[in-house]
Amino acid sequence: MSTPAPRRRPAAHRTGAVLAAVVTLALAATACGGTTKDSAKDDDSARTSGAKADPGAKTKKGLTVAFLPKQVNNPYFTVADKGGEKALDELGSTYKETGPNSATDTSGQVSYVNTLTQQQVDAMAVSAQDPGALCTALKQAMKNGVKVVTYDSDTKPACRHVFVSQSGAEALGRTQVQLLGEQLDYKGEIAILSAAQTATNQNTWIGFMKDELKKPKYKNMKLVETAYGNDDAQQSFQQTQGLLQEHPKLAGIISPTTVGIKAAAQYLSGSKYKGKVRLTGLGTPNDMRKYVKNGTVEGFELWDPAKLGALAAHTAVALSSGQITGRKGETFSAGDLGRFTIGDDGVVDLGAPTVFDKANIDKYRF
Ligand code: RAM
Repeated sequence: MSTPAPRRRPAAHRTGAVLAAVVTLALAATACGGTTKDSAKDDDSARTSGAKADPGAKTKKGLTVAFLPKQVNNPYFTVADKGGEKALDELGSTYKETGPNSATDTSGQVSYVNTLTQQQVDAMAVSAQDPGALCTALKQAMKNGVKVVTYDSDTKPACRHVFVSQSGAEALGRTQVQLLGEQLDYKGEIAILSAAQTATNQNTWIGFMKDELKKPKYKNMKLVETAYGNDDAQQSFQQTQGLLQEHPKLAGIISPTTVGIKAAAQYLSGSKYKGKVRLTGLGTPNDMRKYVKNGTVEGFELWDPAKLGALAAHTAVALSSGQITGRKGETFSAGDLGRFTIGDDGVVDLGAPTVFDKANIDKYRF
């Protein structure tokens, strides 16, 4: 990656219309944790088919729960899904993982859902590449008695039982802008380097970033472009290079993806922009440690992916055991993680993320 090829750049005007639509959807999603609503009324009964929860039901053992991430070869999902595997092991159930290699292989993800349905797994935990594309397949899975949990990136509420969210989508979007604002003294041109253009989670956060930027304290900060690296290291590297070439006054970048922020840090670190152009977003401490230590990055944030995977596993088992159905107000135990309550639109929140910087990064190993 030291001699990057010219960037295939989605020009601002070309991406504008699509983005506007995506962001409108994202903002319409309410602060419920990153979901997009079906145009039809979403009520709990669409998800729960009128079933009643039995909080006292015994936790079932011997279940098969499949994890279907956006992308199997993404280290973030490796950690998240390992967390799911460990939790299932402790619960006496079986874990399996399957999924596409690319974060833009939406039709591939649909096929994996169909295969898991045919295999009659008890539950699946899916991180959706696209909010709508999986809906029909997931509804079919639910009709066949498979419990469907989304984690990390949601589909529409009616197409799954519960969404296990990494932490409030609104807070995540706003705090990334706040972090960059502090680092830039609230001045200068900024860009976003995102993942796939369809990703529900990134698009929801970006919607809240744009809203945060409307506040008066950001009046001297201007978002000049949103680029997409598709959670591919090389594409993200090239997109970073392109952003800097096309916006010579660029002062900062927010990358709300672990693949994107790592590639951007790698590019900045070997360039004249190191320490000058600020970079923040969502990254793993293991990926970002060296860039924090060499002065490329001041601070960034993330939740613990292993805990997210574990919570998804506990949610899947609680659904399969009949302890919850996906209705607002139902509660369940997630082992060491504690008790959780299902919120609006069937969303369960893991909790607040951690901000990492020079002072604390060595305390975290993931
Ligand atoms: C990438 C993926 C994932 C997102 C993290 C922050 O690994 O896009 O969906 O939650 O970044």
